[in-house]
Amino acid sequence: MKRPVIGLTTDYNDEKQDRYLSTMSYAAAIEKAGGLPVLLPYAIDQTLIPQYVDLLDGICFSGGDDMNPVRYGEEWHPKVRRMDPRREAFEFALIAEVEKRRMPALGVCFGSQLMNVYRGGSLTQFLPEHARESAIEHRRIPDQEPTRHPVKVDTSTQLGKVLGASEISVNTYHKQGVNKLGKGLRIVATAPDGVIESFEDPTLPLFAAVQWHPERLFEEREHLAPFKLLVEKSKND
Ligand SMILES: [Mn+2]
Repeated sequence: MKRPVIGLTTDYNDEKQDRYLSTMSYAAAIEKAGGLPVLLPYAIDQTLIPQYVDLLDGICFSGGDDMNPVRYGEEWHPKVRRMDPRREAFEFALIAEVEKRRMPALGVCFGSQLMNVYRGGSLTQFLPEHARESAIEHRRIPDQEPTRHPVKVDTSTQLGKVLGASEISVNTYHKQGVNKLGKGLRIVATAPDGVIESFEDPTLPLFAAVQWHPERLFEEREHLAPFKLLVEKSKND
């Protein structure tokens, strides 16, 4: 049987700005989950997007730097890392086409922020300055082992069900997170300090997002699970 074709958005290389970049673990996770990963270059004419989407059965919106907060009515926080505006514009145009077609979609890190803001939500731009009870560190601290923290999972949700437990351990590499949740989205998982780490739109075949990086942990069953769900939903009957 032919594998579902899963589009994967690409990032850019900070040092060599004429090159695309894609962390290999995304493609590896999609392959292990039973999909056929295909990288999507972003510096293209947006009128070509429908033709790209024609090629795909599902899509993974990958991680990256920070979007322009003007999209949710704020000015740049000094600690942000600005995303290449061409990538940002491409991803917003792409998600509109994907959603219109009800194509299965999984957002990872920046991809989750994209999904939330696309739906009219907003972001906390710099969590370390965001007052909240029992705040924990969500960033990767240089020269330390990658941080992990638990999340509470709502196992009655579509994604929560495949994550398979009411609490799982996730990695954490983010300084931004959901502030206001976008329209039609339902919380799937929350960190101990209340930061929303995962959500979905229950009315679409799959429109789900995680703030952590499951692709870097896909040898662990619960972290391969989001990719398996994406591939499963992308199978055309
Ligand atoms: Mn986190």
